[in-house]
Amino acid sequence: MSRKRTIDAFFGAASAGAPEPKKPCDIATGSPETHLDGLNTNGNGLKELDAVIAPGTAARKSDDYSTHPAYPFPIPHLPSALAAELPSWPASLGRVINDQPDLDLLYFEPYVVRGGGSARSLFEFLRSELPFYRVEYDINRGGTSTHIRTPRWTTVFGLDDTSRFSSSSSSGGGGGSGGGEDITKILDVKTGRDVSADKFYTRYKPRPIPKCLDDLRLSAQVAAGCEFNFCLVNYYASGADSISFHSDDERFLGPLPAIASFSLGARRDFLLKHKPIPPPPGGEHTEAMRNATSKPLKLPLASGDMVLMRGLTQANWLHSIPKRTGKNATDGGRINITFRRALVKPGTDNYYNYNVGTGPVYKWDAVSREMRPWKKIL
Ligand SMILES: O=C(O)CCC(=O)C(=O)O
Repeated sequence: MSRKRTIDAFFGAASAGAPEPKKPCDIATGSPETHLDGLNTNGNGLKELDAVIAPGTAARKSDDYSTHPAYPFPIPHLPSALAAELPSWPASLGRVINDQPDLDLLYFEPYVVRGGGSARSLFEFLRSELPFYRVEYDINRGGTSTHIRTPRWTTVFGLDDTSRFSSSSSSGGGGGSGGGEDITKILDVKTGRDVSADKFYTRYKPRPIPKCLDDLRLSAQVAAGCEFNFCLVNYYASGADSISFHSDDERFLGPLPAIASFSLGARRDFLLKHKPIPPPPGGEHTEAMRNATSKPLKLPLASGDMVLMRGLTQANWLHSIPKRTGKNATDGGRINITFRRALVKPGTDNYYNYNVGTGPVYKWDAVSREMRPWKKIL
């Protein structure tokens, strides 16, 4: 966690309007991944769907895909069996976990049906069909620059509350992209003015949540009782991939953010611990403060599970997915999907910066069974 962010998070010292600090959660665990140059992450969109449909794949109609100029390639809608099942989710009632100070979780075990292979097929579908990135960035701490290689695959879709995609009126804040309409512009939600050239929308081109993820967003909104406009996806290819302790407490999420977090694929431990409580100025921890210190929590998240983190949780708790070693180091991978609501434009720039970045786009290769740099086939 960056020094600045740590201090901001604990003491609320960030000044309004300043750019959001870098995402801090990868500092301790950046893995020495090779950086591959030369591919363009911001494709110009595809006009010819045939170019990206592998030979021998059953032909899909073009309206079975979400398309957008900022997508490197079209993204298919959910397979029909999953789409038919989705209205019956969550598959179980959520269990409230709020027996520790400031903690408020709703834990669905599972949310996506596990029996019958639905969670597995959703995992395989998303791993195959989404564009992924291995983001690198530099941070400055005490005058020292550190290069961070994000130790997992990431991708993101969505747009903050202040704006909407030009044809998104029917699809919520994230602007689900259901069909082949023209969705090139970003409009101010209040005035309808074209804000595509805003500085927070030009470093990276925002892209609507594709229908396959937007269907899940709509379901999560009902279960959570709140709205989401961003979808972040992590792919942990093996036990070597991780996310270190952090909280999703950026100011652009507002004071009590709710985050719906889905797990698909391999089981991984989700660790939570209370943030350290700073002693009063010039004083020591009182007995009451010491008693408020909570026990760390470990949730062994399985495929199909969903944890809703809400209330005071992000303001007071840190969470992580630690690396796994030994026999669990390679276990087929895990996908995490989080739905969140960014209130203001800096949130959009921040999410694309740390989950898409400027490096190459990767796509799952079913033959080599790994993420490979993706090139547009002309
Ligand atoms: O993979 C997970 O379950 C956690 C992901 C997470 O903490 C994040 O994306 O901020």
